[in-house]
Amino acid sequence: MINDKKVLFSGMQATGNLTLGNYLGALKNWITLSDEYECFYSVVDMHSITVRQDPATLRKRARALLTLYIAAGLDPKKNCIYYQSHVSGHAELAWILNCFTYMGELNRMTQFKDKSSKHADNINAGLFTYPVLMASDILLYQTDVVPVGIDQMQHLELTRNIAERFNNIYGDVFTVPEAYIGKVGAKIMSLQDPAKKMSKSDENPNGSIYLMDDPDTIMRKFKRAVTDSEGMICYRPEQPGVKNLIDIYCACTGKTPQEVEREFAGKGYGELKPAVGEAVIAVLKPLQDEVARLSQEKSYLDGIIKENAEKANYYAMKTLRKVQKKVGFPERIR
Ligand code: ATP
Ligand code: LTN
Repeated sequence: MINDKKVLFSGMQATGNLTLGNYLGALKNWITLSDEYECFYSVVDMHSITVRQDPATLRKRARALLTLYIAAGLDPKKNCIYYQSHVSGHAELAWILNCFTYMGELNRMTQFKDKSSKHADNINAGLFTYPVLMASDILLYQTDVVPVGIDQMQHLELTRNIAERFNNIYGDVFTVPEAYIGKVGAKIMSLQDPAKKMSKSDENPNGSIYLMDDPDTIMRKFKRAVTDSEGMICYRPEQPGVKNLIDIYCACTGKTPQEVEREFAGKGYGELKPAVGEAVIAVLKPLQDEVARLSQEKSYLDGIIKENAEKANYYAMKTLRKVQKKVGFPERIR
């Protein structure tokens, strides 16, 4: 607990351009949670280098992501928004937790299997121990809840196992975190292949709506979205393309799938698609304007970055010192 509130931690990688899936499935949920919890939202740049990055691009994207967190509505005075690499405790705790994690556990991680097949020329040890760094992110702040997509559940389970293992040996050191999976927009699918999730690393840009896409591009992508030959607007698994469009429409307008079915009864895909496009533009346009405005406020952003890194560091150090003492590192002489 911090200030009598439960602690929430989440993070995103600054790799690629964020998609509507990232926004509706993650960022938008964060905003609804930010009053109830003491929140830490990190730009996890240390995770990003498990895959080779161009330094200038990574730096630019990390700043853009941090700006986006704020533009999307996370108040940086209330929420601790910071770069993971500015708080050395993440790496220090990760080393310790590496010594409490088994090779067999890491070998089972599906994200590792996926990423190592995609980057066969660079299967580095960081990619393998990625989940331990993620566990450190979470445990460092004595986190109670972690809002993540379903794809991250396996990493969260591992985090809980590591925390419990450590607590069994040394007493109650870590809070054992719970996952928080949002209801709306839990999984947005690709517009070109509704069996695949919308992903920022998809090679086909037509499958994803990027948060910075202009209105014409958004409209064009929706008009080209893959549907089916049923010709009716029903919310059911047999029509995954249409179902995905309805999910997006609902997430952007607050309507329920049943309301949408009624709204489009007797109408065709030619009417549904532009309506979804308009709804998405109405959500993204103000976000894009705010990103543009904030990006100009250099010294304001720099101030936030500094202040929040100090705040994160304060809480991180509290946990880290406790852990170091438990495992037997010698006391510091002041
Ligand atoms: P990559 O393609 O690089 O693996 P990604 O687009 O899948 O990236 P992540 O960085 O892995 O995104 O995820 C950031 C957050 O966004 C996570 O909480 C994840 O669950 C959520 N998320 C990603 N894609 C979607 C999606 N299509 N629908 C809903 N949530 C998503
Ligand atoms: N692995 C996550 C990003 C991530 C994260 C975290 C999420 C890194 N550390 C801690 C929640 C909590 C991803 O790829 N989406």
